[in-house]
Amino acid sequence: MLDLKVLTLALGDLEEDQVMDLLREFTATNPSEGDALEAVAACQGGMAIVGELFEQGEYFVGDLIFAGELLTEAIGVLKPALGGGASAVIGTILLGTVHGDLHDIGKNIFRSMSEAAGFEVVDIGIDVAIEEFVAKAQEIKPQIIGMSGVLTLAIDSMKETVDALKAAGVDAKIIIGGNPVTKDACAYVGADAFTTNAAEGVKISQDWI
Ligand code: B12
Repeated sequence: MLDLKVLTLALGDLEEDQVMDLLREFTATNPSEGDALEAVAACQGGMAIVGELFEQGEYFVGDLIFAGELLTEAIGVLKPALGGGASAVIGTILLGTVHGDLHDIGKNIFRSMSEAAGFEVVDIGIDVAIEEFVAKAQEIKPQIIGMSGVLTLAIDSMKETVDALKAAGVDAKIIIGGNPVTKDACAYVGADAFTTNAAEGVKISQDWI
């Protein structure tokens, strides 16, 4: 039985061996997708601790980089338990981290989970220029456009990107995700939905399709 609090604290403490041992033991028990999602959420909680310690001056950028690598490694172990049964493509999502923002761990989690749910995801990476979002949307005509960002400034980048997509006449549902995203931010940006939880983002996308 995975102790989620222990996992969160181990990740917050950047205890790589402990985090990976906990997750390997957990996945060896063939956990359900729901339990695996709880483990992802516990890891996300650990990253929040890392962020707080960074703000308090106890962690430095090197620690952020290490935390990012650790989370990527952790999600890699959890990935097989996060589903993947879907065979037919149910829709297309254009996905990217908005310009000015280089964070992609959350985006990658949403991509993996969307693919597992049967979406084709066209991931155009990080720090995506407005014109690139518009050009790719016009080229592939996705039903859904997902934008990720964790910096406060990402909210303005999202708004600029949504404005440009609308001005170009792109017809797609838009969902924004990442830590600073709120209901107010969603209204300001002009997106159709928002979430700070990848699993919820997949659910919203499925409902749209
Ligand atoms: C790891 C990390 C980094 C790594 C990123 C590695 C990588 N490959 O992504 C590195 C070291 C590169 C980095 C750099 C920087 N970082 Co940083 N970083 C973090 C940290 C610790 C974790 C972020 C993270 O991965 N969280 C875990 C993921 C899983 O959560 P998430 O992104 O919210 O994603 C979930 C949901 O939101 C959702 N989701 C995410 N995207 C999407 C998209 C869609 C469509 C959907 C549906 C859902 C969805 O799904 C995910 C799973 O549920 C945060 C602290 C924090 N509390 O977030 C700081 C933090 C974001 N960083 C911060 C800062 C300041 C920086 C730097 C400026 C530091 C510096 N001085 O250089 C640079 C900025 C570089 C840039 N221009 O982007 C600040 C931002 C402050 C602010 N308010 O803007 C934070 C908050 C730390 C802090 N408390 O000060 N960082």
